[in-house]
Amino acid sequence: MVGFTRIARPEPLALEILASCLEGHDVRIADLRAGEDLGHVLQEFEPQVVGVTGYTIHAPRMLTICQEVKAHNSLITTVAGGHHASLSPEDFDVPDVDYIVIGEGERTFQELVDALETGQDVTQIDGIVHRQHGAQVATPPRELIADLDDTPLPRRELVDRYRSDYFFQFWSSPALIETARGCPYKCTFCSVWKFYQGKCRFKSAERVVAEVERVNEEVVCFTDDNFLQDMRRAEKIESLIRETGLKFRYWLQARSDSIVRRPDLIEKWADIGLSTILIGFEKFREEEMTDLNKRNTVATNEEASRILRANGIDIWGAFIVDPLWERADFDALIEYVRKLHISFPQFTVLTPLPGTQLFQEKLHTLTTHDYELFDFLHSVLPTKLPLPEFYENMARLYSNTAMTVEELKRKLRSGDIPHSSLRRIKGVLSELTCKESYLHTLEP
Ligand code: B12
Repeated sequence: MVGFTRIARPEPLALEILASCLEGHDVRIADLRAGEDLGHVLQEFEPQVVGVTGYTIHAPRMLTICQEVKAHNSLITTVAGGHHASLSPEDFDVPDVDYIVIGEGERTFQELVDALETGQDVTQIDGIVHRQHGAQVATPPRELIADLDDTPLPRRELVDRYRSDYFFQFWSSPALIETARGCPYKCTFCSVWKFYQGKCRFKSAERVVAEVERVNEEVVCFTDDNFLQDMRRAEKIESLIRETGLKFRYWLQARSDSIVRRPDLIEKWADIGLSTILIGFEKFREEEMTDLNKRNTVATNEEASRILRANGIDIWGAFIVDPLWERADFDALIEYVRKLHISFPQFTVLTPLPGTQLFQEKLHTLTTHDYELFDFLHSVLPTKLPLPEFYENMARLYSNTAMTVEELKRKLRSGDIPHSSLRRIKGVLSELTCKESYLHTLEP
């Protein structure tokens, strides 16, 4: 189906980190996105425990995986984890899912697997949902890891055989590095603050650079929600990278108000290889911004764009489309994006994710409960325009703001876009700019 899966398929960082926690156990990562055959892995590896991860759109697939595992051998223990399972464990209330790990997995999964091996009482483990007499029972919540430097380095080598299948935007096989967890803001559409209990924790600059030093790839993507949340740390990471002479192309996410606060830091990062920043612009009208509780302004977004352009950094700008928009609203956004010269605009339909304030507010107006449609390109709320027209406008957003051929040629010449990514990018664009691809999945 149409979706962002063609824009990014990075290495499964969560699974690599969890694998590191399972010292003394035989661990294998099976990446089904890369075409791995589940049946084959089950037969060959004969696991005793199978853990499965995913976001909201993956929830149905996570369930069928657990089903397939149990059908293969009912004695295998199945464990679900990650954002969706943590925030909506009730969606996994089926006999095929034995345990759900709520929140951070490092210590909980390790304790669970150890207990399963030694036959200890798993109900004594904090942070899990288990089944008792056919019903889900939760143990007390797990405390957050106090010092993220204590988390193990990811076992990246476990996915070596899939490396050539990973990509991120234009880049093949990027390295994902997590340097912090949590966000202090409480945006209505986001579940991150719920997941991390509104708390922010950071790995030390030294630990981050130690992780960067181990990377064998050309591109490093920092996964943090706002890499610039702690400015002093971002500055220290930059100076340590400069001292060690590490040469990578960096990708990160940041809030526009952080960028505006320290343009000097942006300049320094540009100098050591910062290539693209993803900014959640969200809206282009001040009043709509307030509704989201983003605690940021359109004016700040514009100032941040100016700073990034001045430093030659590409902007991946994400905008939220309101299902209640009319054609004129789409026109206004097209004009706005063009004015701001955003290199890679991204348009997503306002989607109430389970676990968010928005979900609570909109639960009763959802037009579907099919999680596969919670892909941010389909509306799961009533639209003002008839659906075919709404999607025609979504397609129009992409076709009217995509990079011009001249710009593309310039980026190919400068190496900012590798030739090898052209076919994939062309495929994504032809999908996003065609209204039929959105409607296709709505047909029975
Ligand atoms: C980096 C990132 C991206 C990157 C890469 C995405 C990817 N596929 O990996 C990019 C920019 C491409 C991206 C895009 C999107 N993203 Co994003 N992204 C993130 C971000 C900031 C970090 C994810 C990450 O790598 N974390 C690091 C790992 C280590 O953490 P983790 O996965 O949570 O794993 C831990 C636990 O969850 C647990 N765990 C996880 N799995 C399992 C499994 C088992 C068995 C166990 C025991 C434990 C366990 O243990 C791990 C270690 O503690 C999160 C927000 C956040 N802070 O988490 C949003 C987030 C994942 N993204 C989200 C969304 C919605 C999207 C988009 C759909 C939205 C959009 N507007 O474009 C697209 C989808 C594109 C795609 N192809 O996937 C949502 C998903 C929410 C949901 N319920 O579905 C999040 C949570 C942000 C939010 N707004 O709430 N994203």
